[in-house]
Amino acid sequence: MKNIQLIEITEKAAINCYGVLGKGDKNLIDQKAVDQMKIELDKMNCGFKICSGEGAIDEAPELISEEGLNNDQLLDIIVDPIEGTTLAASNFNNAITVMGIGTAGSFRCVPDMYAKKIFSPHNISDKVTINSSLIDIINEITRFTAKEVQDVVVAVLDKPRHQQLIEELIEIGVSVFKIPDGDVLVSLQMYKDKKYDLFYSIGGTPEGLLNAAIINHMNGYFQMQLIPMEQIKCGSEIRSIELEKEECECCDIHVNQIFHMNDLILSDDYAIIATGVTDGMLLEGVKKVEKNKFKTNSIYIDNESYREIDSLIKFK
Ligand code: VTB
Repeated sequence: MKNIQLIEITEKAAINCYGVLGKGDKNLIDQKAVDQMKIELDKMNCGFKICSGEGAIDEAPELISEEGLNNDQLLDIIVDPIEGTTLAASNFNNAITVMGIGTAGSFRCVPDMYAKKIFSPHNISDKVTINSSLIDIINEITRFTAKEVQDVVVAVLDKPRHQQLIEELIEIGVSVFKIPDGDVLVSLQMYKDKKYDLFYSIGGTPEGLLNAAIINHMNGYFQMQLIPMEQIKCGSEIRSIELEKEECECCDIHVNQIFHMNDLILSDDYAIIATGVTDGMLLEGVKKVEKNKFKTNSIYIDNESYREIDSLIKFK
């Protein structure tokens, strides 16, 4: 699916959030992105299936699948309307809006839940699995890249659940890059300049699918294993294992399923589009240049190209 104009979907979703950034309301920002994405998708007159989308875990607004007028034109979508809503609510760096969009049958359907994810820009051996020891994974990266251990950069989400992991990585001797939130930026950055050799963390599945789709277009390595929410979080807001089992059964998978790249990404006929919402390490956030005119900074990736796109857009 090669169409650079798709970039308008995330450009306009990002612009639509502009007025509500930094006001402490995560759901309002998500809602603004979702509303605009729907408007842009409706203009394409196609039905679309949300194969993986953020929303359920946080009870946040989400994009819903729609039947089209013409069933020949069904699209597969994986989406995180706002990757880093907490960041955007405080106008902090690195919030983006991101979507993978492909012909029907491009992506496996996976419910919104937690998963352990490992991915690398290097096409390391599949003998290393998501449950291999850290040392085996790092050894495989040094073997493949001919790097010294101390030159291997591992990105990790800086969450309390990863403190032991971070200590173990430091013990092994790699350079740990801690990210407060937003793992899709990691795979985008891997595509651009291989800044990190490995990402290793527990986070959301929609971001997992998006990472897999980005890494697939650069022929890298990806694996993910689902984890029931009750093993990650506690408190009243956790989703029950029964509900997660049901959602997984609907997708013909189970709650501890392990996925390799080609279990999730079923064709190469898709594009990834992403636009900066707030300023960040890879993308600039939306700027208002004058009344009803905005500047955006985006990335477009398909199976043959990677583009960085600056746009000036009239909006409302
Ligand atoms: C994960 C990660 C995302 O939010 O979903 C994380 O994959 C949620 O972490 O990239 P908590 O459960 O600790 O809140 C992001 O960092 C941003 O959406």
